[in-house]
Amino acid sequence: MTPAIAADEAGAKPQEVEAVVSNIKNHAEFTPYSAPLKFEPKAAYTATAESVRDSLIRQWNLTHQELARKDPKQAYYISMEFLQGRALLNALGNLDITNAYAQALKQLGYDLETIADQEPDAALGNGGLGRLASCFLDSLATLNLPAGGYGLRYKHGLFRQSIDKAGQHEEPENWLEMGHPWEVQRHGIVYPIQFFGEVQVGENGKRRWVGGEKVLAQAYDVPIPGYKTKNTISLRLWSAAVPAEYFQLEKFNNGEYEEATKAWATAEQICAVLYPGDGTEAGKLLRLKQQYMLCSASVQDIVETFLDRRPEGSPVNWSEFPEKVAIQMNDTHPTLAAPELMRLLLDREGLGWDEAWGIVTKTVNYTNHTVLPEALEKWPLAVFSKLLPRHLEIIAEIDKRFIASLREQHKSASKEELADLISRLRILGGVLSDDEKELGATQNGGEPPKQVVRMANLCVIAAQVVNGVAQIHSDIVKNETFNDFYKMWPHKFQNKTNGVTPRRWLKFANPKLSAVISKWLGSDEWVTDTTKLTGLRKFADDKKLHEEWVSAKKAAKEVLAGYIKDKIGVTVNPSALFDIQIKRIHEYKRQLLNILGVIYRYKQLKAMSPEERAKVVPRVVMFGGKAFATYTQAKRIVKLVTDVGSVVNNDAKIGDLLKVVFLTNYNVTVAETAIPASELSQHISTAGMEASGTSNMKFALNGCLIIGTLDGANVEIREQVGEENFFLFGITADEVPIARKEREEGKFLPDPRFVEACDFVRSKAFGDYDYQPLLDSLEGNSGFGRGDYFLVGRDFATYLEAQKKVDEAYLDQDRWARMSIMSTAGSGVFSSDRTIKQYAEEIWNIKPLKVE
Ligand code: GL9
Repeated sequence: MTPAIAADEAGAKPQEVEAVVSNIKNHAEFTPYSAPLKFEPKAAYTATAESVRDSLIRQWNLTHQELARKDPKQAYYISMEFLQGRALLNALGNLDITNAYAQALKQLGYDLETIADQEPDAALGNGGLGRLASCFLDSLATLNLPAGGYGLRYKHGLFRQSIDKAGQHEEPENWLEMGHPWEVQRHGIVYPIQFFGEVQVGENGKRRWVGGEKVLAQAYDVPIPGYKTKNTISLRLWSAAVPAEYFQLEKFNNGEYEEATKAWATAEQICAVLYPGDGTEAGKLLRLKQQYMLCSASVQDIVETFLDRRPEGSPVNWSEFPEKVAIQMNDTHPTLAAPELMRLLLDREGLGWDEAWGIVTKTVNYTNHTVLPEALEKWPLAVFSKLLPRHLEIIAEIDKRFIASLREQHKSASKEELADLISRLRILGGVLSDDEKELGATQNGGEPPKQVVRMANLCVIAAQVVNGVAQIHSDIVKNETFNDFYKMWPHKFQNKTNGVTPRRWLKFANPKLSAVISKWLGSDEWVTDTTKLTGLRKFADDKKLHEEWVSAKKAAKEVLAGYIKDKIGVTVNPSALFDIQIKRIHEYKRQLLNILGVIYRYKQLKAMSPEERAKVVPRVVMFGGKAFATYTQAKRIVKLVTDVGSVVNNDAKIGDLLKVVFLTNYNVTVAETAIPASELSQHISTAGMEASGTSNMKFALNGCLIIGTLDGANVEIREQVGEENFFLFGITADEVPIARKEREEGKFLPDPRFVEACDFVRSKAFGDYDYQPLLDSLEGNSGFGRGDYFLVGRDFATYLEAQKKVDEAYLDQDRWARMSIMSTAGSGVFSSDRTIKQYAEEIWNIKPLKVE
């Protein structure tokens, strides 16, 4: 649901409005969707979007020309995910033409909110990592930086979630159904992508990758406008197409249709969905194909641009490449960019190894987004060598040279130490080094070898800079995950604490609060300089500000309450405390801790006398998030939340005192509705497991208080907003290993209240679904217990205490308003503008180039 747009009637000149009206009508007539007389909301949306796109294209062309002319160093952000959400209001806001459009649409019989609500989310991402990439694009454009993004144009983005009695279901998301008015197909920008085949060695020893399969990567460009600047950069998404020669016309005419069009089907699979299941070998192959297509097309395009921008007739000077190009690999998914650049430089451009490697290692950088071991990608060597035989050769050579350098560096180490170090750090895992062979090691204890390509190791070896995404995470990356590498190359490792764009997440999503902020700060400069938000601190006790602040919050709460009534069918009281946890469903994020807390609260409420109940702060506890299709335990958590909701929400004795709502099909648009309305938000991961979190920043920016552990960016948020404005609980990352051991060995007994909540679930109070596997995961050392790895039992008591403090604070509404203001005031650091400036200056070495 789109927030009510405060259309300022005086904001747009009549001629401007007229021009917009005629532009929209024009598109409605001349695009195939409708005619000007049949102006359904969907058609009106498309015509509106296309007319906005016209304005963007003008600026976009100027930006391209300027870049081509000045040829500055440029950064390329390669990512398997971009979670763009909707584009219309963002584009209008950035172009500063929202009022003109609101008024023009009114003349045409529509309100802008209804039209904006027609747009499907572009959900080409999964969660924080993909949304971060999109925030970065917004900041890159706003800061006038020469940069662009590369991704894949999935036909189906992240699945649509539905919930019924059985729990979560996944349905394909069809975001391209009505066409995508924000993209432009670049017919001339197409690159061949090769798979399979073999490597041939020529007479001169030159290696050639021949045979196999070919698809074409076709570019679709999405313009990304900056805020109040002409600079408009590109998100280039690749889609797989089939070379014309693959269509077997003769067979087709013989009626052998399937055989004749086989290549179409194979190509279609590549961009069909984001993260196809990788449980099977075929699934792994498909994912690797996706990654390779993204990397190969992007790197070919980058090289092409480099060559194109050279002065006419001048010879190619490859040593200039790193002075013109910085590549950022967003996690390990685009690792293949490094060996692909090697391949092009060696095999196509004829450079020698050292020269090529020198270029690659000055060009590529790697951001690590998680320390969960299952997320550090490892590809089976067998799959890899089949699909990318030439890349495997290149990687093996990088590995060989890396091992040699390790030997050089560790001359004084014992044979055993060296063998151990090599086996841990090298890229090819499960392959015995000479040292190991000498020590008589056998492959995998004599079992068939599980040989893998360790993408993270390749990233660290190839990258100029490796960064984590919050201070605590970067420290873990240095001191644990990649500690051996850190000891070798301390200069490679940096921290870049994540950030979010204040345009989408505050200015546009929360227009009422934004207006209050601008009024009190005396300008809206905070939109591009969020450090200005600290100026709110001096008004934190001003009763007038409290009044306006609370009223803006209340308005957003009412919008969310309306949405909940409409979409979920639950009536919630907008005066209750709005408590929200929205993020992917994962055991480490501990939605279970939250719901067990709710269950305990519910039990308490039931046992209270009416007098006691009268003193309770009413709460609406909202959850939202998708469980990955094959993550059964996460699906059980979704089921538990919805089951608890069905019981609690229908308990007449409880009434408004507690509601439990599951916000189905959580996505960027739902977040834009929920976050402005939030008062308390839960960021309660097991310490050390959440790399950063970015929704915590969005909540804090919107004046929402956080209950959380010392994990990810929570640590820095708490420093910025002040300890007294943060509800902290739980053990620290350092304590986690010991706590796990104690829990496993039955040496730590959880609080009786935890046992009580679990027993209540076991008693079938929420239905007879089989929750045993969930409950088992929370057990310490019992027969079925899985050791409570995420330490829900361990942190339960301090969690309840922190929740008690929340209730106490909320009873004092002045105190709460003050805390809320302090939260916004302290969140300026978490703008992606700050993050991107740091990447630009400390990693990429690129400078702004403003288009006039
Ligand atoms: C993530 C981390 O889990 C988050 O803590 C972090 O904020 C983001 C962005 O840096 O990256 N890493 C990761 O793999 N995801 C993250 O959200 N996953 C998905 O987005 C699916």
